[in-house]
Amino acid sequence: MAFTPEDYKHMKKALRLAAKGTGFVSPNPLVGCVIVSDDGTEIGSGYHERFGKAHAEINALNAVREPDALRGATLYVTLEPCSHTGKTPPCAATLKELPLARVVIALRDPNPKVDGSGIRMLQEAGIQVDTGLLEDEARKQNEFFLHYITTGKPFITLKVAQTIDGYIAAPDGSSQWITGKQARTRVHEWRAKYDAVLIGRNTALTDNPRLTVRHVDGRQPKRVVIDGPLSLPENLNLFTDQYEDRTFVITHNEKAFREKGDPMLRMLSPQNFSGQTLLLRASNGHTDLDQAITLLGRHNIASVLVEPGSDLLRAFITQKLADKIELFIAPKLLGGGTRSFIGLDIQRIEEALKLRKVSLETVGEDILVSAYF
Ligand code: AOF
Ligand code: ZN
Repeated sequence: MAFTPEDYKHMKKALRLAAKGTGFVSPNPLVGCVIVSDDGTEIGSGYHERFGKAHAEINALNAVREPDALRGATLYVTLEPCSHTGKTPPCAATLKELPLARVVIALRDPNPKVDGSGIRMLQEAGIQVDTGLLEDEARKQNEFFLHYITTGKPFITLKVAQTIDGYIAAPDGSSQWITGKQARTRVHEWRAKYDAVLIGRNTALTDNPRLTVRHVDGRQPKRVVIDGPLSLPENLNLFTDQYEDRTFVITHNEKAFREKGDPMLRMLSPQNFSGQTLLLRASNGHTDLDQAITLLGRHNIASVLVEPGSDLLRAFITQKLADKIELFIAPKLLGGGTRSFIGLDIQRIEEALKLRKVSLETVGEDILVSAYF
């Protein structure tokens, strides 16, 4: 199918609209829609705004003022219209009753409940369906959803900030100010975009971070801390700051969990403890990360930004649980301290872990390397 410049223009707008749902629709996809009459005039547009609320196609249809203009119209949508009854009725069933001439779709929906059946429903109603326009852009935009809907696990990104010589912390353990201000702002933008931010026990103790979004506008992520022994002090910022969502604490210590399971923890410290403890079984004396992220997936978390220290970083990489890395390299030298990628235990250059789809950017004075595992 050869798409016209007009097709591209409308689908680009649909993608821009879809992006407006960022942070608010997960674990569902970002979806945008533009409707164009047979004379080429845009007559309606919309996007999926909130989880559980109307789908993009329905919002776009509701924006059409003259229903007659739908005769012979083309509908552009960034994701295949759904064919199942979920929180809303199936969009394809609504669309096939309309006098549309054509539906243009960026990306087929791999959700097993849809997976081509939305396209078929439209075709059977005699509507021309063209798929694949700006598909790569649509795939990139919905990388969290696509990963989550096909694996049930959240998309995992590792965020690392290191010096030129590969240190993520100085010998005294300090690490918070390796990168400059703009890089930190970027991290806050990511926090607003990911469903959850995850750290390990050591980082919770040494940095006492809040893991909230502060330097930019945006919604707050859920917070997750892996505390194997379940013995982090309750006065950490993660547990005490006023915050709508609870902090997930993941442990492998069954005994401690039974002793101070969730209700008990709140009894110990009723005013300020906002933790929710999730019990996971240990493997090799450590919290099983694969189980941990699977459990987060079951709690509707489709994407996790991990801000690891060196142990957690190594664990995610060696267990092949990470999907992407965002690596800041600061123009600083430490000459000693905690190494970033230590302990991967690779012996030969041919065995080096190769990253894919690498991109480079300067962010303030720092370099950002983004890549996929
Ligand atoms: C959305 N927004 O604009 C489109 C979606 O539970 P439901 O009824 O909201 O359905 C969610 C599924 O519907 C989702 O996983 C995806 O496969 C499909 N399309 N979802 O949230 C939309 N078009
Ligand atoms: Zn739908």
